[in-house]
Amino acid sequence: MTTLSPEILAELEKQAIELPSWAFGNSGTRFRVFGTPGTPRDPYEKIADAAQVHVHTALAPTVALHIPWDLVDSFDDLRRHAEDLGVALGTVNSNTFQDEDYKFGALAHEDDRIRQKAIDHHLACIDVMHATGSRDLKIWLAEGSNYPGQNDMRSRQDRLQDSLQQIYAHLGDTQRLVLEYKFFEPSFYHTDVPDWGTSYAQVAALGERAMVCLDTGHHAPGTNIEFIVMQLLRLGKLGSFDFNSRFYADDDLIVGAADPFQLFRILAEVIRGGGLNNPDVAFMLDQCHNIESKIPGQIRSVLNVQEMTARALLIDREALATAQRANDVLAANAVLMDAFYTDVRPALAAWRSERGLPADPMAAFLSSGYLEKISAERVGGAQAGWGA
Ligand code: AOS
Ligand code: ZN
Ligand code: ZN
Repeated sequence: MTTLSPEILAELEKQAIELPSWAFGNSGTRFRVFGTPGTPRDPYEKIADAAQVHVHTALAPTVALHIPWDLVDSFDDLRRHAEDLGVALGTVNSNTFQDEDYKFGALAHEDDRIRQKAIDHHLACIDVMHATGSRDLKIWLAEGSNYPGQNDMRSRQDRLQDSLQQIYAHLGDTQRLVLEYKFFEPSFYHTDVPDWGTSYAQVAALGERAMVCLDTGHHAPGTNIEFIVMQLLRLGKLGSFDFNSRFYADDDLIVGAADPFQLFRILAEVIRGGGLNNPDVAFMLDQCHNIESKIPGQIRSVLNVQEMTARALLIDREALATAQRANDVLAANAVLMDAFYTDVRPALAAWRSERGLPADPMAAFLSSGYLEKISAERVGGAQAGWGA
């Protein structure tokens, strides 16, 4: 069995992956939202389900919220509820993609009244952050256009920057704005924040507490995502990941399920760039479990990240650098592949047991009776993850 050195285990011990509240709600595609027995009926139950992932893995100490999907009467109360369950509230995600007024945009909209409404929504999210103790305000914008000529793309960028400046000015001293890019959808001809360069240009103009969010499902097929990771870390502007996996578009599938080698390469660059367990880089999942059970889906996700992180930590960096300096192409590739092909699961299972955790978190959760309990208790009124 492969052994993991004390240095590697020390790094893995610090790993923290933030779960999205919406992963526990019913979600789906534009064709159908399939329900699942026991699905949470409110944010409190979402937090309870997310806490189960942390109980069984010790990998998921925070839960990201989404406004308005997670609106409650008292965020102080929700924060205490989370703390009582051993987790904390994390990133606050805004939403300017489900209001009739935002049909033609929000923060980049030509109509100042609508743009102000979108800005005010973000200021309300910052108010939530003060109550939850959250650091990050995550902004993903669905804005853009569907046809050439529909909009003036340049003036949209200028209005977007003005809106972001107003939002940024309201952040608390320790809070951050994280701007997520996406190359298409729901706008199909142009998206106002389509790529890492645009996000970087917009946040660089704001200040040091404005960062880029990299969603692993938000790139054209074949994109070298680990190159973007390297560059953003090199520029000091990688604020967070939205981890998921995709086969064709922004599929929001279980991270590592489609391409574990890509996840390994991304994590290898994170480690190379000093991003692993760097408090400035948040590891968030952004996934929906449309047809698979949600809590097990999240357990699988965090275990996939842990496993690929362990493999990436096994890379013999000295041998790699030597081979690279010598332009020994095959030797350098072999160093990387040796680490990737190493089965670290037995070592991770043994390590979990040493720490009083279940060697097999998935089996432990499935035999805990939690799913049966919530399926019996939560009858009716399940909340859609994507906010109906
Ligand atoms: C949408 O495709 C983006 O990935 C968003 O990050 C995410 O799904 C949204 O933040 C949920 O509100
Ligand atoms: Zn995302
Ligand atoms: Zn997405």
